[in-house]
Amino acid sequence: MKYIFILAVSILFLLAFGFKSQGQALEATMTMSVADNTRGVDKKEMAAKVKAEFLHAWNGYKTYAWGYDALQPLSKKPHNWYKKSLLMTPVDAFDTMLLMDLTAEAGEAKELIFKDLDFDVDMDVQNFEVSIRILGGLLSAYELDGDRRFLSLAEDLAQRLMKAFNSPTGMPYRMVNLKTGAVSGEISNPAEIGTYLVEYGTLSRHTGNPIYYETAMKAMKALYALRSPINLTAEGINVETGKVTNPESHISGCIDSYLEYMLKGSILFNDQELTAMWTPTIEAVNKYLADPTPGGLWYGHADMYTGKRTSTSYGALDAFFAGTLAMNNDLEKAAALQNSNFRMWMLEGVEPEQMNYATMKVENGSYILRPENFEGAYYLYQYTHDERYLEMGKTMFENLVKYCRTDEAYAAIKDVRTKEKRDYMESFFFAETLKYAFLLFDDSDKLNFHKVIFNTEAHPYKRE
Ligand code: DMJ
Repeated sequence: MKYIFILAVSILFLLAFGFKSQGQALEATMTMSVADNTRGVDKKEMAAKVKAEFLHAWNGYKTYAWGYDALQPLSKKPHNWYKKSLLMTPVDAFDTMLLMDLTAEAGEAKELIFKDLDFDVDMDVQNFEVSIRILGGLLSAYELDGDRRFLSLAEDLAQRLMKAFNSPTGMPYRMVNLKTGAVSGEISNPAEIGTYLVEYGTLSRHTGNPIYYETAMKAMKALYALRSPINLTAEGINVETGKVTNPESHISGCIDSYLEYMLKGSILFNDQELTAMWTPTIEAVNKYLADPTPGGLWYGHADMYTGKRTSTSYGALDAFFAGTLAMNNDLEKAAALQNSNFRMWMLEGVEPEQMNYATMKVENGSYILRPENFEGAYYLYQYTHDERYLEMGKTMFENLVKYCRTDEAYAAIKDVRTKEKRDYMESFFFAETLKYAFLLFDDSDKLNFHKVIFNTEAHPYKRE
């Protein structure tokens, strides 16, 4: 009892004064797993808190940016990505509202979507972002709500976005005009080439038209063919020539969701071809990119041809990989990486966009309300039911409220070292960050983790 009391006091001390050194951080993480089991987190209370904060941010959007893509939370001005709104925030937020039982809010969003969402607009859009947020959101809206108008909108959008795949290699251009189908942006990356299968395959399932799955799969295979002899993926690819433009390999932004969709696609569609691609890919990632240091497990960058380490950078985006490892049944590595993710979060109280795990110094201090650390805690909790993940989620959420909440909504942070806010609130804050935080604590049976696959924007689709 005395021992438990000392451990609990020491963790409270560390939480209060922050984790600064590697040694302290590791000790804190280890102490935490013991202290957690004795303390417990009130899941019901936490789920209610997350829901209340969702409502706070949503009301800010409603008051100052209704019908626009997003709210700029400091200036309280609306913002559109392109010349006409694609309703980024309402479409991205819709399924989270259903999962949170925010029925009236979901109803208002649905009405707005069917009244205003129109893709027949002469404007160039980023294929990847519009696909994961809008196509992704409409498909989960259809599955959860059942209204076929969501599916019609999704199919209309997909038919426009599909023009982007009209390249000599079958790999998509970065930009596509929604009305004319004109394309641009031949220098691309694996994330923007290989993050379509989950949405396109789901659309094929619901429409009975295989063209969507086939198109996304063709791009995925063309990209996979460009791997190095040691099975690492390049960061930069020219989709017209199929040439590598940047040979650095990593799990971070620009490559991340390509890896994620190879595994998720193989599970969601039981596709053996994808499984055969995933096996050597994850082997190479674990051989050349995984970096088990005395301070914990990290994943670094390496040259795709030699496997030689090129940098020891790691960041907020990389944190998704804990969930991917867990899904791949590698719970040992998944747990070790989620510990590192949490250390990264606690370095300055909120995670930075990029840090160096060799020096434990921040390299890019921005925090744009990213979800991946919450995602990791949620996945690990679903697979292990270890209370330490609830505690991680609770601490991260409390710091999110402390540093990012504004009077009217939530704001990104310019630099986690100063905590100065930035006039920016991404739609993925509603789609992902608050959804994963809520689901981590939610005990209702609204969504069974083991019966769905989330797209990379946290929109869930039923496994069949
Ligand atoms: C989201 O749009 C997606 O999760 C994407 O795969 C990566 N970046 C953001 C969230 O950080």
